[in-house]
Amino acid sequence: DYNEFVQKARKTLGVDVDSFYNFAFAGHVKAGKSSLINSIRGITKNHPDAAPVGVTECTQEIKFYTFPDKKFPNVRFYDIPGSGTMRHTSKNYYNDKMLHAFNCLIILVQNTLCEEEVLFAKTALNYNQPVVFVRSRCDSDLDSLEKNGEIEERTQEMVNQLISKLAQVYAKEVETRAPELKHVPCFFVSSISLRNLVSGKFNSGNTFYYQEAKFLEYLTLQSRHGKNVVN
Ligand SMILES: Nc1nc2c(ncn2[C@@H]2O[C@H](COP(=O)(O)OP(=O)(O)OP(=O)(O)O)[C@@H](O)[C@H]2O)c(=O)[nH]1
Ligand SMILES: [Mg+2]
Repeated sequence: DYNEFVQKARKTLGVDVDSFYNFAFAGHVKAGKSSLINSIRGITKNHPDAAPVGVTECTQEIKFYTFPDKKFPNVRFYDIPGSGTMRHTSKNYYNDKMLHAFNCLIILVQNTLCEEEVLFAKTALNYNQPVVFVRSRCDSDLDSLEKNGEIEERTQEMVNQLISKLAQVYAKEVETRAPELKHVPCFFVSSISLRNLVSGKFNSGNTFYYQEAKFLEYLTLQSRHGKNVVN
């Protein structure tokens, strides 16, 4: 039975839903899951308690992180190994990683919404689990566009236009290919911008902002739904 199945996963992974609101950051290998967790916590990968980040397959074990400054003491961020590798194949990823154990599933997506992330989201909806897509590394997209000569001078205005274009393409793709996911939000972010935002360095250098503020707002609202979360 469904409840028993979820309870069992929570017990196995030690996920405590009575005292904490638990977000799982899952998705394709190298999509930027661990970096995003570090940024939300306002720290860099060099912090002693940071989630490990790297260019090769990196996160191997499910591990949770909290806010270093105890700002939201009842929220836990679970870092999940990336999917689509030989060790963590995408086929049974949702069940293998027991993603149904968590209060909310954050799926990091690749450049294009792919088969695997659509499958994870559909599974989450079947479990009535809140789910969102996050496309991180937007700053890298801009770097590529600039290197290819597709864009010239970067401005926040131009970034806003790019994001609305990306959001339109995404919405159309979902509408035609996976209409059951049309209510699943998708946030376009950069871990670098998000960390600047969290640490109050809003106007730092040539940092541009995508949908980091919207995403943070989502996390706050979502965690408040957890009955025992007192922020
Ligand atoms: N420019 C840029 N680089 C990023 C961003 N997010 C992650 N990266 C880089 O992308 C690489 C992978 O980041 P991770 O955070 O380790 O990705 P992951 O999804 O946790 O990877 P696995 O645990 O191996 O699945 C690292 O070299 C990061 O520095 C981002 O928003 N912008
Ligand atoms: Mg990782």
